Amino acid sequence: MEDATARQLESCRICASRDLALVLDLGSTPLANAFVAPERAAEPELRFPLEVLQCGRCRLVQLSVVVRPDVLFRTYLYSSSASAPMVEHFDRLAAELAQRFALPGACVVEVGSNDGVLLARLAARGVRAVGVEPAANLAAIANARGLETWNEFFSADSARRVLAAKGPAAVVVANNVLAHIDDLGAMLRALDVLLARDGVFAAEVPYLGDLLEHVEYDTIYHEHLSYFALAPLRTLLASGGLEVFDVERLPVHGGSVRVFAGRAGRHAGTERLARALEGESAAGLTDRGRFVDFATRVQASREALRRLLSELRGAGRRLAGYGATAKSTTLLSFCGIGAETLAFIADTTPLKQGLLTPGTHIPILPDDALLAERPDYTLLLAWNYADAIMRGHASYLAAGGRFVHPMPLARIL
Ligand code: DWN
Repeated sequence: MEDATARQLESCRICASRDLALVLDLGSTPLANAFVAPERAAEPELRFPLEVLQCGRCRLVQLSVVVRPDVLFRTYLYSSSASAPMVEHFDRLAAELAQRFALPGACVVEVGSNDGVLLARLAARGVRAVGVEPAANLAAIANARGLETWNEFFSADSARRVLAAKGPAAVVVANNVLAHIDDLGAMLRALDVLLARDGVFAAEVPYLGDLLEHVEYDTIYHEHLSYFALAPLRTLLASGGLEVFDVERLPVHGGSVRVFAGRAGRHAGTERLARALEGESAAGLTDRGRFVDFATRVQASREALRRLLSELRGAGRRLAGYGATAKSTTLLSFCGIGAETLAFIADTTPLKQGLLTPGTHIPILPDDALLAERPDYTLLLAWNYADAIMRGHASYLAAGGRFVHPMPLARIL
């Protein structure tokens, strides 16, 4: 495939090997955050194959199709601040970075700073925080909040201009960014430009181990070009002169890891990094057989969800969804769930409310629609926040509403 908006991956993004094996095919799928204005519902939408490959040499798991970054990220409707658990998550990160690495007054640059949710919490701790965010709409929101945000893709060029204006960065943070980047070499070159000699790169990515263990196939979508285990991630950063010296396992987004890396030899490796790498190797996380099992469990997950929803609809129950997530685009498309099944999807994100879901065109309503419309059952499309959502909708539950958790096998909560 080669067209104006996407290209076929020819070689591994980390090691350039052409030994790329198909390990999962989720079918032709719309772009995860390409929500549709009702007045444009009749217009054709971009869809691309959603195929997962694994490199036979460095074992990196990656997509077969690369959609142009400006198509995906120049306007972006995912707002980190719309999820209270993410606001709390980034507050904890700000506290850790300020305490552990960035002395007050030091410069911290966040790549992919979204609406400034982390920048605000770093600034509140005396850190000179600067964002680099490609989405013009999100950069405008952050700047309007007084959070300095450069509306750019992160590159050696933009890094040089940030360096000239702000000086070297004590810390560069990239939360849910590395998996989105096609040209990882360019990212590493930009880091080399901007990071202080003893600076730290802190990167958070969804963890392949959790994806496979919990069958989180819906976290596979075109924005996520790579699916990282620790070993390939370490190889990647080492190719840019960065040595991973610490790692944290995190519960967010279905399970993530945050790695800390510095220029080679500058930081001693921690015990928990050694344990995490040993555990990953012992588990054979990137063995090909893990994906044969995964593909089988993905099909079982799909069938269980379709069966449960069909039973509920057959019993005359009214169904809705909660959380117009990027991952719901994959889940709804792969499971063939549309507006015939879900009357609406409630979501706290003002940028998404009033729009339709990509491909399936399910209306997205404000959060309070759940109690107002009171569907009998609500499919938790933001299942990664199940506890917080259940707590926040006690009145819906008290009125007899029930949530359906789709992962890994659909069940009524
Ligand atoms: O990498 C990415 C991940 C980390 O975040 C991005 N490419 C896109 C995004 O994926 P997602 O949309 O699946 O992320 P979330 O954080 O699971 O999305 C949550 C959605 O649910 C948001 O639209 C907000 C909404 N929400 C809600 O309506 N009520 C969330 C919470 C917690 C709530 O109480």
